[in-house]
Amino acid sequence: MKIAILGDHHLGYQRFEIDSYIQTEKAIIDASQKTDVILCAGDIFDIKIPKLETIKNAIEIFKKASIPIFAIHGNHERRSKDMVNPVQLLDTANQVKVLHGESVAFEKNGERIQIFGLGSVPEEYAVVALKKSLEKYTKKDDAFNVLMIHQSIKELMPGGEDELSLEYLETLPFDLIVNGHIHETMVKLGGKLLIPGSTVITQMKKTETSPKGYFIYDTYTKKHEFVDIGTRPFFYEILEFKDAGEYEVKDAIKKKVDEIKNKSPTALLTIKIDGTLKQGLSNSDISLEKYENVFLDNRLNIQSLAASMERIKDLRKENLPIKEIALKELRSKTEGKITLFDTEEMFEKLLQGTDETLEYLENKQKKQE
Ligand SMILES: [Mn+2]
Repeated sequence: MKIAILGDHHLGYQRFEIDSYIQTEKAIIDASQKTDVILCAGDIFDIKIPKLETIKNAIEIFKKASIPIFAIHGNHERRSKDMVNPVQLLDTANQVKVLHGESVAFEKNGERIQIFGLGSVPEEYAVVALKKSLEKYTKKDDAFNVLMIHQSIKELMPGGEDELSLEYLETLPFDLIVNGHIHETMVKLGGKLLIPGSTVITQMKKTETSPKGYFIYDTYTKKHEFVDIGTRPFFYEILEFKDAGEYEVKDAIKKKVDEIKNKSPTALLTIKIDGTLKQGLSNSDISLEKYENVFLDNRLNIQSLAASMERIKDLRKENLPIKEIALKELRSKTEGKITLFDTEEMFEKLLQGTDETLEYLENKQKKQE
């Protein structure tokens, strides 16, 4: 049997909304033609309460699948227990079958697979939740056993304490493990763990320049194959400067943007701008132009990580309480530069919480107007 493994479609993702639909549709149609069953490993939608337009588009896309689809919810879709998440909505509309802490058997031409799915849970409960939900699970010897999850994995993408690890996953009684959540395509545990990656670019990081698509797993040969669904071209470029002036930086960026856009008008582009500025010039002094589909990762004059660590070490030597160190940091970054708030007051509000901070800033702004 051939299993299609898809993940992280992020339908409705604001920045590249059309791409999110087009690329999911391509993957679903292609998988329908080449495989027997589709697994969607979470984050079908980008937010837990999508726009009606997004839901409609999702239904139109999933309608085009001619084979069964089993799905779990991702962290972007997770809602509290008694509330409906958008993947459940697709289930109600008969587009997918949702699995959450349960397994389902699927049979074709006398061959059987058993899929156990667990939707996203907060990372700190991942091990406990998986262990608990697997208590009632029994591996079927006459079936091919698949586990589908949507979590961080310690060795691949640290998400906090007590999260899942490769070491733990390897001990589980499954022939194949499928994980969403990680947007980069990966094959781990000698091919036993497949991470399809997202079908849409979401972060414009260097890792996103690799192809987007899905996996086909063949239960006879026990081999996987990655299918590239083709995305808008994405380029990642680095521009280095030394003691540069504002116009030098601006000109170099424009030249790079023109060069790429001439080659590929619809391309997405990240330009990392690194190095140093002329003496007396700071990162915030220069205003960089905005270009469509271009993300500028501005690192000019930003101290290296090693230098920042040294500075923090020095601060610790002064033996100040953590709170004082943090306040000192905030002061050095904002005082004399931002007039909207008083640094000390701002710090207190930040400690109290987001709502208090926003209220404080709003009040300050009103006074300024
Ligand atoms: Mn995701």
